[in-house]
Amino acid sequence: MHELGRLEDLPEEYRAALTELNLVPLWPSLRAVLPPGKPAIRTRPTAWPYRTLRPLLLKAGELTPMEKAERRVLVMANPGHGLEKMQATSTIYLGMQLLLPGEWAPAHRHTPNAVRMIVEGEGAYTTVDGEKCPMQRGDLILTPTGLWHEHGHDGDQPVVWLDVLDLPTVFYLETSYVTGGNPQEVADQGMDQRYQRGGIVPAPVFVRSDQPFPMLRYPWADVRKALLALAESQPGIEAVQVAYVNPETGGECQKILGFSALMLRPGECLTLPARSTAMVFHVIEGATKVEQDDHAFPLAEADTCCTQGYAPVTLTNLSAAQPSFIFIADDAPLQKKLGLYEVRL
Ligand code: GTQ
Repeated sequence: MHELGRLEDLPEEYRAALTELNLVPLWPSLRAVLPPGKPAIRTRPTAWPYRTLRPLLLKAGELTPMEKAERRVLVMANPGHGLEKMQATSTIYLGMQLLLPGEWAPAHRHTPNAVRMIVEGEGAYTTVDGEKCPMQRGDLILTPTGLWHEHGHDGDQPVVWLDVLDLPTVFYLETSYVTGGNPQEVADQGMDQRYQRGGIVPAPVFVRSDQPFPMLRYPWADVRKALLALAESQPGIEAVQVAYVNPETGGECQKILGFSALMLRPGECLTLPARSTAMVFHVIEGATKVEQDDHAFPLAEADTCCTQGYAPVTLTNLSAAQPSFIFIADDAPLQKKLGLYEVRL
């Protein structure tokens, strides 16, 4: 592709006349917005080790009371996007949230979709649309767009969880806002029990079945069991991975971001092909190295990192004796809807 004219090549008064009328010549910027072969990528492979983040999050618990925070969160921001943008990737917001014993994060609802991956502590719960969802390590709890949610804590130790939101996209669309509310009446408990097994759903289809988000809590104990059973029964399978889906439709559980859990067998090394999606990896159990190009992140339990799109990612279980378990988020659902999703084999 040949070189195009630069802005400086144009007479100053011509440029001023364009600016005056809110006009911009395309050709000096054409290669920036349509680079050849591969997009311009700001997302930088970045790791957020829990060991270094945790003391600062607990310190926030001392420095800032809940009334002054509403949500006490340290946002994990990608330096490639600028920290103030609060983007881990172009489409994914990540935050680590702390709730201390007896604290309460008041009810609200907002247009962005959120999920929580519980990292440590016992006794907290999120009430989503009247359903009380207990939080245990490794559980995934959805708080989809428009549903009321609030967090409470009856335990005696700090509780920490990872928030994953599609906030960057919803904000970019100029559709991000929140509504405050009153504490919810708890109408339902243990609703995740309705979807005990893939392939069968309650019949006649009832209660939330006409809802876009019928399942709000995915207990880690069940997901872990499913991964172990998959590894055991399909020894030849390329990736021991399960997706968090809507059990009524089998489709993705949210519309913009997608979520899965992956098990690496002891000593396993797995290369994921280059795809158009950036990814987030969070270690639920075990130790895993995540590598992309010149970056290598040896992750311990509760550590989180992100990678870019359009380059392969290699995952290595650092233990030769134990499996490792990883939670993965990406924006494949959005990219597929937009017709942008690519795998480059
Ligand atoms: O817990 O509702 O990390 O509203 C950012 C925005 C968490 C929440 C975040 C939120 C929440």
